Amino acid sequence: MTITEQSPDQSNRLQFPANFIWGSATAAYQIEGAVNEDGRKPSIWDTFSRTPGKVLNGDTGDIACDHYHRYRSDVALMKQLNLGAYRFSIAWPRILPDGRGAINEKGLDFYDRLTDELLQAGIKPYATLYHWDLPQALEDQGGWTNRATAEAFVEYADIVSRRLGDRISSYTTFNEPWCSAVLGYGLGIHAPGLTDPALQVAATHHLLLAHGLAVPVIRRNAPQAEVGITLNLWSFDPASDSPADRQAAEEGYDLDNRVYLDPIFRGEYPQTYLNSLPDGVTVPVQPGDFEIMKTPVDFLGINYYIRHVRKAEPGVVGGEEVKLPGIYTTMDWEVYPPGLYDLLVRLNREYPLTKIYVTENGSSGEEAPDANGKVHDRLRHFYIQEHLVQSHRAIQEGVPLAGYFAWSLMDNYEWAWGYTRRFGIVYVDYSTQQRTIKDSGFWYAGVARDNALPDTRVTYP
Ligand code: IFM
Repeated sequence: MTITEQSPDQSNRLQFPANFIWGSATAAYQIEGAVNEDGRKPSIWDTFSRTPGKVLNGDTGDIACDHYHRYRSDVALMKQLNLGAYRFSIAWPRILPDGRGAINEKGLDFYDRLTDELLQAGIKPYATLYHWDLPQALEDQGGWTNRATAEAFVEYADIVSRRLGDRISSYTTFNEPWCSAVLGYGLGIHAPGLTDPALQVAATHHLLLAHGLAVPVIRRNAPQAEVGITLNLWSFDPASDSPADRQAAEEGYDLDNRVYLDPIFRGEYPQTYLNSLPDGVTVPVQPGDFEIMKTPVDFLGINYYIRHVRKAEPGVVGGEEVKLPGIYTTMDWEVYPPGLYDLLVRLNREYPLTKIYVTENGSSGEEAPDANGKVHDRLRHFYIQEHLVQSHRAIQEGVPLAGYFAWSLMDNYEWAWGYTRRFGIVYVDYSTQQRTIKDSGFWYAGVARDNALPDTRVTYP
C-alpha cells in the first residue's frame, strides 16, 4: 500500500458545498446495551439474538458498546471527530415497552439527555425512529405483517416528536425497510426470523404505510425539523452488454430499489414487482394507501455499500448475481465507489428529489490496535475517501447531496454477524469498553473540519 504524494498545485483537493453535513451514524440496538434498564422491554432482536443458531457466536446486544451509560463521553468523541451531525436511532421498546399504550418516561429521558448533550456540543441530532427493534409485544400480534403495527408506529412517532420536537434537526421514519421486510420476514436471517413471501409482501406494504402516516404527525410536532426516510439502495450493472443481462439488471433494480422508491415518490409499486409475486400472494392494499405513502418528504436518505452485477437466468426475474474480481471487505462486499455516483445521478433524474443524504456508507474490517495502540484501517480510509470522490462528482452533476454519514461512529453489534464485523471509525474494545480513534477516524475528522477531501490520497491495496 502506498500513499499518493501531494500534488504541488493541490489540484486533488475537493471542496464540498458550504453547509455540507459531515456526520456518522449508529443504531440503538447495535450500541446502547442496557436492554433491561429503566423500563425497556424486549424487542424482536432480543428474542432473535437469544434463539440458538441465529447470530454468530450467540452474540446479543445486551451490553454492546454500553452507550446508554457512556453517551456523554461518546458525544465528546464525536466532537473530537469534528462531526457536524450524529445520526442515531431511538429504541421503540424504551419508549413504549409494550409497543403502544403506557409511555415509559425514563426511556424518553435518555433521548432527551442525549439530544441536549449533542446540542451543547454543537452537533446536530439526526434521529431515526425505527432501526429494526420492534417491541416484541407487537411482533406477538403479527409485527409488520399486521396493519395495526403501522398505527402503533404513528402513536410512537407522535410521542417521540412531541417530546424532542425541533431540537432534532432531522427525523428519519425508517432505516432500510427492505431489511425489515426481506431479511426479517422473507429470508429469516434477521429478526423476527420468518420465511414466508406473503409475510414479506405484507410487511413491505405496512412499513411504507407507517412511514406515510407518520410524516405529517412528525411535521406537526416539529415544524422546524425535516422529515424523510432512509433506504438501502444498490446500483445494478449487467454482467455483459447483452440485452438479456441488461434486462436482468433493470429487473433487479426494480425488485430491490423501486419497490420502495416508487410508492414513496410515485404512489405505486413497480410492475416488475407485482408480476413477480408468487401465486396466491397479493399486496394488502386498502383504498387511499398509495396517497398516504407518497406524502412528500423533505429528504431521501441513501445507505449505499455495494453494487449488484447481474446476468440473465431463464425464469429468474432479476437474473443471477455475478461476483467480479475486485477488492472485497470482510463482509465479502465488493468495494465499488462509482456505483454510488451512478445511483445518485439516476435517483436525481428519476424522482423529484430536493435533498439527498448518504446516511450510511462504510467498510467492515477486523483491524485491532498495534503495539503502539494505533489502529491502521487503510481499507476503510480508502473506502470512505473514494465514495466521497464519487459524492463530489455527483454534486458537480447537480445532485442535491446535502450530507454524508460514515457508518459507523464505532464498532458495534453487526446483527446476525454479532461482534465479528467492525465498521467503526472508532475501535471498541468490548472487554474494557475503551474507544480508540482509528486512522480513518483521524482522517475523517480532517475532512469534516476542512469541508474538503485533502489532496493527499490513500491508495489500496
Ligand atoms: O450495521 C448495518 C446497519 O445497521 C444498517 N445498514 C448496514 C450496516 C452494515 O451492515
